[in-house]
Amino acid sequence: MAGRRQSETIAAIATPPGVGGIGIVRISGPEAHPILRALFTPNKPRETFRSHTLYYGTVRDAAGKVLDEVLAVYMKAPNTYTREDIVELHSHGSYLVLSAILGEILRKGARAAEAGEFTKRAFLAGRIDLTRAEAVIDLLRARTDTGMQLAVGQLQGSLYQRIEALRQALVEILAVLEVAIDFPDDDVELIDSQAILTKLEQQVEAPLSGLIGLADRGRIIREGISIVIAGLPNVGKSSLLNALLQEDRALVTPIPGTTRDTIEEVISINGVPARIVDTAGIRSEAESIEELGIQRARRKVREADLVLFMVDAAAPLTAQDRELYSSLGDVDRIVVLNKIDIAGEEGVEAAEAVFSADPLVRISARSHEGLTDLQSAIYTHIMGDSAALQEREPCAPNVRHRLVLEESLAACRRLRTALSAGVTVDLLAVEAQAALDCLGDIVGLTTPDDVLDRIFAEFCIGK
Ligand SMILES: Nc1nc2c(ncn2[C@@H]2O[C@H](COP(=O)(O)OP(=O)(O)OP(=O)(O)O)[C@@H](O)[C@H]2O)c(=O)[nH]1
Ligand SMILES: [Mg+2]
Repeated sequence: MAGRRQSETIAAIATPPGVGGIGIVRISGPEAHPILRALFTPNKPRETFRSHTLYYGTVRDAAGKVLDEVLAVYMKAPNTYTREDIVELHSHGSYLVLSAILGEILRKGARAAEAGEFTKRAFLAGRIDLTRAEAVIDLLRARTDTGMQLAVGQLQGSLYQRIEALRQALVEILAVLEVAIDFPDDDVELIDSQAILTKLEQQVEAPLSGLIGLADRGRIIREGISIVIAGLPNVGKSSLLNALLQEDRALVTPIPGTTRDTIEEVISINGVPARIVDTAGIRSEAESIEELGIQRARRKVREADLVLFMVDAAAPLTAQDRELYSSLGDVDRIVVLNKIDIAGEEGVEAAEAVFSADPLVRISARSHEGLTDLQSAIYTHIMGDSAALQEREPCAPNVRHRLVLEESLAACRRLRTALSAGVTVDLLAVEAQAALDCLGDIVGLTTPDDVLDRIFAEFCIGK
């Protein structure tokens, strides 16, 4: 079934709906060239078309009526996007014209392409692995510079190469184990467990953990980071929201308990989208409406990727500040000492000593002093010390990759335990194979069909 569908010729409008200077209809498959000859009349008569060359002419319907003037290109397999013969017709960017041309192509025997089918064919033909196909979606969807650079890195193989290195190491471990299975001899120690352990640790587990560590960064860059500003009433949370937004979004007054509901806005932190949430100041003696706001604030803190824990540096640190701080639990945080425009140096230093375990930034939400330091601290938190984009080919696994990487690591850990316990070699091989198969899922070697379908269904039609 799959094979038959593969041999079908598919066609779709490749440019987005709406009016544009140019619109493109794309055809891929064995009938692409015959269909071109049937409906395209080149300016100078010719029977065949040279590969990768543009021709000027007209597209006509079955009755010979001109549908549009176009540029046509025929790209002969295998040096094409899908590794099949491809034809592209560049017409005027009118949806009516494009639909009429596509209609003619379908009447000539092509089938309407499904979402992502061109890229799926590129993958099935082995031109790109699955991580590169996924990078195409990321690139189409990227909303920021950082997201775009990550997608391009992955398109160039940043993730693929790392996975291949891991797979290679596991294949070598498996080879050693399989030799021992083929020549069983109870009297002789056939495998050097220590050597395998060392290789497993250095060449598989450590880089695997490293990749898993990068996955959070990937999620945040793709989807944005959720940042919550939390602190006691009146410390200046709403003032910070306004300063980051550069507009008077939230009410600011000298009265504690001004903000009742949570306020959410989207900003960009050095190119990373961030949803920033201002919350009600948290205190114990609050009346009922304020109390509801405080419950919301606590919930937002629990769901946050990052909490900006704010204290008023101009006032002495209180027991409530400390209590609230420890109630944050293990959520990632940056301590923000606000109001440094009116705070004394001793007060600031005392607060710094209390919160020395966390990254800490001094700011004035009123004068905007320190605001760029805060933005850099947030950016560093997202990217980690490795400063992702300094890497030549930045890499950030997505949610799907992360789950499979974790499965692979779990199999490695079982292999390690089994090795130390002196389990029989064939059982060791089972674990090594499991770890290897997970990695095969990432690049598309062993990925189940339903997962593939889900990935390609995310594409638009024509890609
Ligand atoms: N001097 C100075 N005053 C500030 C600064 N930031 C905020 N304030 C003042 O502190 C008071 C409280 O500010 P808000 O931004 O409303 O504080 P909040 O944390 O949102 O307060 P609640 O919503 O009540 O929890 C206002 O009078 C602000 O003008 C600052 O950096 N310097
Ligand atoms: Mg407020």
